[in-house]
Amino acid sequence: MDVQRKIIHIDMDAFYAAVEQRDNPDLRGKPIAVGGGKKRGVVATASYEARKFGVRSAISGVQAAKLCPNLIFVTPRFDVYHSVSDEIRSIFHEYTDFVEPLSLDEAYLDVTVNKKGMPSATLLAEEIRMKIFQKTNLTASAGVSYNKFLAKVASDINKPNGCFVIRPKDSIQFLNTLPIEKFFGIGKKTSQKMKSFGIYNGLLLREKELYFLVKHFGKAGKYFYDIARGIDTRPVISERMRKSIGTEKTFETDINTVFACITELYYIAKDLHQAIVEGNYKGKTLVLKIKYHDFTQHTHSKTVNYPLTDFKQILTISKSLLSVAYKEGEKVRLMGLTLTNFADEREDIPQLFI
Ligand code: DCP
Ligand code: MG
Repeated sequence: MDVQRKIIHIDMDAFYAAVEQRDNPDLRGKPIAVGGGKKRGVVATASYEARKFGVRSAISGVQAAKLCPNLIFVTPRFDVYHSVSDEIRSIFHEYTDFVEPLSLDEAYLDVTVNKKGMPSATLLAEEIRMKIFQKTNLTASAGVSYNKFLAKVASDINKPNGCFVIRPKDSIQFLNTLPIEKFFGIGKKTSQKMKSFGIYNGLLLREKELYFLVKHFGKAGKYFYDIARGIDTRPVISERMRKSIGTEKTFETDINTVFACITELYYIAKDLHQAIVEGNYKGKTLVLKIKYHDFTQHTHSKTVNYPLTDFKQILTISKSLLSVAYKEGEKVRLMGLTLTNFADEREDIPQLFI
């Protein structure tokens, strides 16, 4: 059965910068860069006010300050971005469990079958954007189409705070004029190479034979051949199809006592437990990871014969793993807990996604 899928890609606008402007009114309407700072490091993201000056993700702080002399540098607050990310994810799950996060601020949703029984993916995307705004005071953009590639490209078209839909009958025309560097999966280096072959847009890409693309781009050639035709059969891999779920924490300064490790482990276990509850994961193996100050890393695990869903059980096992793994005085820079060995849920996946 070949069912037309309905895929939404949601991407928050200027994510870190928007969160900072939300939480600090002094920063609103101003050019800001979140990241490593003026002297050191790179820009993680810039507010739209700063983008007008050419300040972008991944450029150096020095370069950013040159481009925009009034630029305000802001230190990232990852804990806040994580909690916003959790909030938007829980909104997604009100509509579908086929949610595949790509990063903190973006995800694919397969809404072909959705919990609200809504036939229009476009209306659904608009409802999700509205809910995100109501709950977080932040704007998101959405792309709606019949596969991941087109949905991803679409979410950029009316950014910020916009939505764009690519219907099957319009996709070829849309791709014809799409600049080659806007194709998801075609980065800076690849687009330069494409241009050296005279491929500047989707139309020119489609004119190339499969053998030519494979010869010059290897395995990716097939992907490029397909996306030029609006074809992308990759399924949305939801969190519940994952093979493990984990959470970890890198400490600002190394910790070196059993007491500190137990305290931190408590919070890590709490985070893991929350993720387990949200995703309804049923795993039987718990893995403790410890990375020491010299970056050596050890893992210890315990397998039980029932799904680990109870917080107290998780904490008890975590502590017993810690008591084997850690000796007072050792300097630890990171600790993490992962739940794995999931019960096979493949039979729950509707046929049409396979
Ligand atoms: N990020 C980063 N380093 C990069 C790119 C991004 O640290 N090189 C972080 C900061 C961003 C967040 O990830 O806020 C999301 O990345 P996006 O590419 O979605 O960029 P933004 O959300 O900031 O902007 P846009 O409105 O273009 O989506
Ligand atoms: Mg974004």
